[in-house]
Formats: sequence, C-alpha cells, structure tokens
Amino acid sequence: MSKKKQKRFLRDRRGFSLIEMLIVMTLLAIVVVMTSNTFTMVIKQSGQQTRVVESQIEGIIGLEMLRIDIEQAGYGLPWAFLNVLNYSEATTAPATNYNDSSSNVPRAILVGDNTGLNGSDYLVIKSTSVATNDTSQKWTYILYNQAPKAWSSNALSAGERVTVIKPKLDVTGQPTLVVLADGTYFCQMEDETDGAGNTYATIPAAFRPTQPGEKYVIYGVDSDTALRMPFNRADYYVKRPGSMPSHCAPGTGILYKGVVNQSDGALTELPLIDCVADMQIIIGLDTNSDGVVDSRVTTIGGLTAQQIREQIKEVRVYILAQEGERDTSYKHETQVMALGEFGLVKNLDLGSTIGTEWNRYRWKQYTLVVKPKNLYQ
Ligand SMILES: [Ca+2]
Ligand SMILES: [Ca+2]
Repeated sequence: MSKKKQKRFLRDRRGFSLIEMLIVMTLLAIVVVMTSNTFTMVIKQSGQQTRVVESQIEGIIGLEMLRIDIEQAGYGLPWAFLNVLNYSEATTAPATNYNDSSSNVPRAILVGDNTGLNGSDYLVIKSTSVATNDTSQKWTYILYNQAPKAWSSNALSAGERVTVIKPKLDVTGQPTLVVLADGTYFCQMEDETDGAGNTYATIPAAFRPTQPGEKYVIYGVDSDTALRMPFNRADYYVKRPGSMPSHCAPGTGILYKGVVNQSDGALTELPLIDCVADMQIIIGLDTNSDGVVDSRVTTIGGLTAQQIREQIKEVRVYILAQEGERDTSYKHETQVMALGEFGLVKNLDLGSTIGTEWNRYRWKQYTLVVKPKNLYQ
C-alpha cells in the first residue's frame, strides 16, 4: 500500500463527529416513528383483507354447491308412478309450504317469493342427488334377468336405499317410478350369490325388469334410512340463527342449504354464506317450446310438475352479502341495493335493514345464472 493510499484509508476509518451522530440519530428516530405508524396500518389492513379473502372463498364454495344443485334439479325424479303411493316431505315450517301432495309427482323447483328474512326468496330443489350422503351420488342400471351393472368405483352396496325408475321408451313415454301394488316405492340393495359363488349387490326381485329387453335405472337416495319420499330435497334460504358471527352487520343472516331428512322430515342445515342481507330468484321460462326463454318470473306457484320441467330453462340467483368486517374508514355509497334484472328488481334499503352503520360495510352482489340440466330426461 502506497503512503497516499494508506493516508486516505486512515482518514476513512475515523469515527463520526458529534454533529454527524446527532443528525443520524434524529433521522433514525423519525424513521422509527414513521414505520411504527405504517406498521399498525398494515396490520389493521391485512386483518381486514384476510376477512375479505375468507368471505370470498366461502362465498364461492357455497355458490358452487347452489349451482350444482340447481343443475341437478329433477335428476332421478319420476314423472309418473306405477301404482298409487303416499309419501311425505318436510315437517317443519316454512319448509312444509313446498311439500307436494302425498300422491302427486314431485315438482323439481319451487320458489317462495319474498317470504324470508328481509324479504328474501326461498328456493327448493328436488332430485335424488341434492342430499349430502354418498348414496345420493350413486346410480346404476339393471337389465332383464341380469345383475345390476357394478361400477368399478362408487357402486351401490347392500343396505343402501334406492328408487327404481322405468325410463321413458319413446317421446310420449314417462319415466315411471316402480311402485309395488301395496304402495312400496323404494327398496334396499341386497346381496345375492350366483351359482359360481360370486356375491353382488342387487335389488329385490319385485323391483326388477319383467320383460326381455327392459332396462331400469336405480338411483341411490339414502345410505341407511327408510325413505319418506322417493327423492331428496334441498332448500336454500336466508335465516338468522340464535347467534350470528360477530363480524356480520346487524340485520344480516346466513344462507343455508337445508336438506330434508328422510328419517323425520326436519332439515339438516349447512351454512353456506355468512352475513347475507338478501337473496332473490328470477326464473326464465320457455312458454312456447322453442327452447328460448320468453318470460321471466319471480314466482312459479301456479305451474304443475310437468310445466316446471318443460318450461324452466334458467334460474338466476342474486345474493347480497357483506364482504370483510365493519370498517370505519370505508363508506359505502349506495343505500338502496337493487337485486335482479328484467324489470323484476327488488330493492333492499340498507339503511332500514342494517341500521345507522350500513355504509361501514362492503356490500357485494353475487349473481348466478344456471341452466338446469336434468329437468327433461
Ligand atoms: Ca323475490
Ligand atoms: Ca320460448
């Protein structure tokens, strides 16, 4: 190292002067104050963001279940009965309002217009597959003088309760529920052993095809309960439970899927979306059989089971829910929220529904447009 470089090296290594130290410490103090403020803000905001993200995810999963159930409306439902039968459905209000007459064919979709919390709608879906048990997701078929087709996975097994339907054979035919002369309309899968010693699950002889060439369809309905109705049923509605999640705005409720129990007709409730202010339904009908929706309605109370499966082409669901928590730094602008379209709008006044702090919540409207795929089989 040259003398010149050595001198510069020594000079660079000298300490800070007092005045330099003072400047540095003052700057440091300012930075610390600034960061701690920002840090608190960041913490606060990230908490809110987590809530927002959580409720969005819940919302999406809940809506997906609703979408699938609407698509499945009518799946496995008979259009006719082989013999006279009597079945029953829900036993608790308001679900009892949507029961079908005990010997009539079931209607696949029903709507209660503005009957629920904050004037929200009530939606009923009937199909074998809308329950939450595994059996309701299974089906198979049986040919004359043969064992039921056994799928490699998800096969029906002994003990499961099923309905059996003779499919329609031509355009004028009707999928007909096999009902025995004594009114029995479901059966239990049972094990049978063939000549070679192989055991397989099948249906009792009385429910099997009687003619060569016939093929019956077997629908799983419930795992182990005697059936009170030859299908399953799920109701969607907004309700305030005894205790609401603390982050929900006053006046909101929870969107539930309530599955009617085969055992007692009560509803087993599955909470789908928290902090829901309203749910509205608009049904798209094709009244002249050209496949195109030509009429939009909010109530279908006058339609028969046949009209429901022939005319309903679309179900629109509008859900108004709160996103995240109450936020005093947020100000929601629109006090009267419009749910719906096509001149069938229901207005919800957040001020009178939620109270004075209505605008401290982030309100989001979800819209679901679903085409039922199983009404016409
Ligand atoms: Ca309505
Ligand atoms: Ca039309």
